[in-house]
Amino acid sequence: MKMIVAIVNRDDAGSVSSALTQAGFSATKLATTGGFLAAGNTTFIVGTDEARVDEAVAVIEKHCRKRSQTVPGAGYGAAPETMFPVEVTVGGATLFVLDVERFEKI
Ligand code: 2BA
Repeated sequence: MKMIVAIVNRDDAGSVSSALTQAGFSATKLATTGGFLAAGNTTFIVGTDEARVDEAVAVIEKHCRKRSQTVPGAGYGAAPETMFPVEVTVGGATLFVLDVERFEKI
């Protein structure tokens, strides 16, 4: 058994959720916040057999897209005239695949 932790853009969360459910995966959705942008994103927890991990990753990948976002850059927190915008690319998705030592529903 594996656990996939997938951090996705909030705008993609609805279609990722529907697609995972439609493909027969159980998923839990958490409202989370990125440390860098301090913007809301969504984290999915998906527990699945090892044999289906690649399939779940493909489903997530299919429904997430990359986005450019402009944030205050160097000078952040300083006087406004010293701030200049920096563009970062966010997503598609950030994934961690973990071994599950024990899984029970009691
Ligand atoms: P945030 O931390 O808000 O980061 C948003 C985007 O800002 C990142 O996109 C990346 O392009 C950029 N970024 C993040 N930290 C940076 C830094 N120290 N310097 C310059 N640019 C930086 P993604 O890499 O696609 O990450 C999207 C979200 O996924 C992150 O939101 C965070 O919530 C999560 N994430 C990404 N890598 C992670 C990791 N190693 N561990 C835990 N969460 C992670």
